[in-house]
Amino acid sequence: EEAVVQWVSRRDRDLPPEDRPQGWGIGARKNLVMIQVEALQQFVLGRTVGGQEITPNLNRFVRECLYFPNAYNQTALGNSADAEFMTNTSLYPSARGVAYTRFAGNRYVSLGTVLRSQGYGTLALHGDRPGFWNRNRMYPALGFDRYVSKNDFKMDEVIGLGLSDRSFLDQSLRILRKEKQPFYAFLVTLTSHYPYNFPELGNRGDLPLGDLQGTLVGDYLRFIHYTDRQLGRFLEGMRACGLLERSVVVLYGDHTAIPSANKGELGTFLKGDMMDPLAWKAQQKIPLMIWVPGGAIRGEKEIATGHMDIAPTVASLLGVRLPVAFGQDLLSAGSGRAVFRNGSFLQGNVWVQPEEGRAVSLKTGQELPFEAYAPILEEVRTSLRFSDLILEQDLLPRICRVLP
Ligand code: GP9
Repeated sequence: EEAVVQWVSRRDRDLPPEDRPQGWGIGARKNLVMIQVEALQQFVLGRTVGGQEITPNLNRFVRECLYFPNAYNQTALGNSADAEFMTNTSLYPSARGVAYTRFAGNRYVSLGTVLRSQGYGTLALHGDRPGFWNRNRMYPALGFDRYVSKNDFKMDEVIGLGLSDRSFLDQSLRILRKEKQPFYAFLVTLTSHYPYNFPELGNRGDLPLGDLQGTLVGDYLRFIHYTDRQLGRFLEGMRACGLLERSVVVLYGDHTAIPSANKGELGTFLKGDMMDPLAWKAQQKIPLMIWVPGGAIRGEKEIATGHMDIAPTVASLLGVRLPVAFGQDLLSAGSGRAVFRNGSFLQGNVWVQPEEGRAVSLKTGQELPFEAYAPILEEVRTSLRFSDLILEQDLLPRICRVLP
């Protein structure tokens, strides 16, 4: 515990102006709209099928954003819940079980608690039943004042697990338009959920799928195409009513979509050999895009990143302090790093797998000396251990100078 306290106290301070990265506070007092998209995997962006773009709306939006094409899925057993947990707290998923169910009684320093202490209204919106993934307990713990769920939305169009993305995003926009500003709204979409074949979609995700018709990959493309259209409508709606210009918008995928049992199909579609572990690892990406009003910061940043870096980066853009974060602020990060729950990590392009004693470039396939990564491996192990201690002993209320 003492070591964790020291680690935190080194970070729990206001950044002096000279240490602030470029872009720090550029979104100060703006709303924060964070959209977690169900099963949005990186490979669909910018790709076509039968000559048609799969995600035309996101492809357009991304050009106005700060975009991270090398953002990796860092979830563990908790899938969507782990993604939410990391993006709101920058703590790692639980070493055993799922943080959303094991540690719902803890107190957290999260984007919600920090922004609420700065006078923001905070709300989470999701068109499923409130008990799914224990969200009815976790959202208050993460600092959300309101949780708008299946019990509150008008359930006028159901696809698969709950409210359709179209109705969810339409109703959410109506709610946000009336919200007192500034607010932090956390939206979690649902329709593009495995197994991507809910019959209620009908022909609304139509794409010229050719040979992919009826395959899991083909079904996924249809569903994500549908969700892309709804996201486009939502973002245009935000733009039309002036909300986009008053908000920082973060949009990312919660986890990968194509299970390893369907590697072959994905390989055929991507024209790559997904049986090759390096090629497969390189596909475990979720896109991450951040809109800053006026498109003030835009362009592609190729560094390795993932869910863990979202909260510290957003805090930096909004000019607020998130004292405990195991991820990096992407405004100032160098080559980037993504740590996975099993202790393996990406340092830049290099995938370091301690259990195999192996370091290999994902870009070139070149094997590199594993020993060279020993100091980083030590850092990674310490950060996973500290994050676990924080969860298991509910340390944040004790170690944070001010728990918002
Ligand atoms: C359920 C939804 C899906 O409400 O968020 O969760 P998942 O099954 O993807 O973890």
